[in-house]
Amino acid sequence: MIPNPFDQPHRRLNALTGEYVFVSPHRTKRPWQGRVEPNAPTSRPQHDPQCYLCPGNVRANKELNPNYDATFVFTNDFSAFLDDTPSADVSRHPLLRAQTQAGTCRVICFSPRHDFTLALMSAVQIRPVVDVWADQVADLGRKWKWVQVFENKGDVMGCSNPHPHGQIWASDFVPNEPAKEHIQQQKWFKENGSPLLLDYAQAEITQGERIVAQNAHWLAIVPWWAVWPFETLIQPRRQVLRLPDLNSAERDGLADLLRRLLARYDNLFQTSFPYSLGWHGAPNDEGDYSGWQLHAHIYPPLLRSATVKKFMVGYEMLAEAQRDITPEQAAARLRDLTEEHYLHSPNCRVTASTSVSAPVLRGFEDVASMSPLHATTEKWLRI
Ligand code: H2U
Ligand code: ZN
Repeated sequence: MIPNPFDQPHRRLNALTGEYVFVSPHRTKRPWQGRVEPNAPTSRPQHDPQCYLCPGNVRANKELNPNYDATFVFTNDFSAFLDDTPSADVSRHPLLRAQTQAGTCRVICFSPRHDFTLALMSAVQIRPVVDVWADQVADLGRKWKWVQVFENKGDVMGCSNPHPHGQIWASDFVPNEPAKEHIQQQKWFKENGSPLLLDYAQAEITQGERIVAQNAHWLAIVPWWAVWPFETLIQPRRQVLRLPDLNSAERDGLADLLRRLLARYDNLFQTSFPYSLGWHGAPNDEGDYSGWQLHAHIYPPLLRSATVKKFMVGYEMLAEAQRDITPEQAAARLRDLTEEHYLHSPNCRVTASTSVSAPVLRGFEDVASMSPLHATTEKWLRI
């Protein structure tokens, strides 16, 4: 008999995409002498005259940003999609197939403060970001089938500007990643009569060990199938198809959960944690999306310090995704951290500009300190 099957190399199925990830827990003990990158400085001015996203500044196309006081949305001056692209099959051969695709891209500033990040903002300050995400999906969803809301954070993720901001790319087709999720969710719903991600959430609540943060409306989990070392999946507790369907309490709850989860990320290596965060909700047409559940993925590249990141190379590029530290270990590490941001801690010597007074959202004071779980590892391993 194998004493703990999850100490052994194994493959886990990503139920949401139908793909596998190979887990090699024993490799975490190996010596490592890889690249160490310089840590980015944490102190920035509240307003940067050179920043193209700060209020009152001029962008690359000479347009002037308004003096916004919460969020600000504009059409991306260098959009990847273009609204007026005519629809055409531009295939050259059965093996050289292509279609033109119309779409539109927008940029969302999360705050007028150049020195903020979502992790440094309070739930009260994050709530307008949740509202603008929902409003943008409602607005663009009237015209476009797929509205991809995302944030690239940090130089290592290719983010061009530290000013807190995200992007939206809207198009008429469902891209590869959500297309896989659509197939898996509809299949599960057909076979089981309930949404895949709600059944998954129930299994995670029962087992407990991969939940990182939770409140009355939301769960943040290092998923069973996580590929990135500290990847998380965020989802509402009830079935919600799209961001605009979230009610006011759920939007407050999301702001609360994001603040707490992102503070844990920053506290992990005492750095402004880089990641790509993005929302997946049901497509915006009349199709059958009964199996869908709104969720966000956070994909952070860091592995073992502020400067050591995981590379998706070699086996990952040529065979399949692989990880060393298990999702359970990653979740435990994130859970062990405080939800007070290290830059807000009284013991932290920081400049005034990064020290933020954070109003607390009413109703979440208690759930914010809710003990996330009970350790059931041993029990379920024996099942
Ligand atoms: P990233 O930091 O994730 O690259 O997003 C910034 C976006 O802002 C990027 O897509 C756009 C870039 O095209 N941008 C403008 O629309 N106007 C500007 O003046 C500079 C950058
Ligand atoms: Zn700025």
